[in-house]
Amino acid sequence: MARVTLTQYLIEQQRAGRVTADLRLLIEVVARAVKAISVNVSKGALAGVLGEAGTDNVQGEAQKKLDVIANEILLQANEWGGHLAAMASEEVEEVHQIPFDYPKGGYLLLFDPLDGSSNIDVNISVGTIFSVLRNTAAQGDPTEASFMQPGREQVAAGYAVYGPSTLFVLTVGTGVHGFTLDREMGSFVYTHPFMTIPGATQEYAINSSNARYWEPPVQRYIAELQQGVDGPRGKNFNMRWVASMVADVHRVLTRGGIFMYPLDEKCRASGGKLRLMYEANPMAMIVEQAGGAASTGRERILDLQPHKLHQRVPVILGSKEEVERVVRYHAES
Ligand code: P6P
Repeated sequence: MARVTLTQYLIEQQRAGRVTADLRLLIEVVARAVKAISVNVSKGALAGVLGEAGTDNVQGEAQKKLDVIANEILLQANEWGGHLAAMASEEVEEVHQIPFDYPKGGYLLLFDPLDGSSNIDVNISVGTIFSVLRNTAAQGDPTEASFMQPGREQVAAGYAVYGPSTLFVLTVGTGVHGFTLDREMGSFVYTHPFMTIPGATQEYAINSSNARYWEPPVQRYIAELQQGVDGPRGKNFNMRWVASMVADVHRVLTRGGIFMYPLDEKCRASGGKLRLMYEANPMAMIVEQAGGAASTGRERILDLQPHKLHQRVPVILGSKEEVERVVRYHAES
């Protein structure tokens, strides 16, 4: 079969009127930045990029050297193209404006440059997550308020997972499509057309060490899974937890499952663990485009009205039947 590359896929989407030239450029530039991040991640100890950077990010979390490197790669790759009005990153407190000597475009790019970076030093998969919105600022530099759009407004979302292979998974609203990095050619090859999440599953992902903090509906749901064939579900379930959202969500996208980082007594004060704008929203768009569902347990994630760039939310996403069950349990409790 002739190998279709990401570039050819995007040109065909543009020809079909599904993406603009600027959005195509934006996605190509992000994919190129992902290649550079992949090179750095795969060098590991050989390139002196492991370990702490000695700084903290806006979340007050110690930054890994690769967090800083990945952030710089994405900012610098996207500044000069003329497709963006501004950017926002998990690693940066404020909106990142386009330098004055570059032209601006109509899109806002948000990203988590290296998700799951605590796994870097133990050589477990990490990833990059990105989200694209239209700029709503009438004139002048976009502000934080320009980014405060519900996830349903996203025009594109995607992630890269730096695993045994580097995969780039993308949706522009016409299904979810995966591309595998061919390191010899340096191009992303279209390997996973129309990725879909099976409605039913026997696999769940949650950090069980938080069990004593969970709310009753989550306690009930997980207990039933653990009762297996002897319980109300009538079948056995398996559990996986990579502690890298991209890796866990990619597994759910590939073979089904439910991924949960619910509200619990430990993270209630901060609204949740995962970030809405550049983790939950892009992953929710991807999961819905793949036939799954994404909820806080009480609301559809894509309908949430954001208030802060770095705000956190509970995340329950994956196989539709399972997410709907968890939502039902919240409604009943
Ligand atoms: P815990 C990584 O730090 C992250 O933001 C997500 O990628 C991941 O799903 C979650 O936090 C892991 O959290 O509490 O298991 O370390």
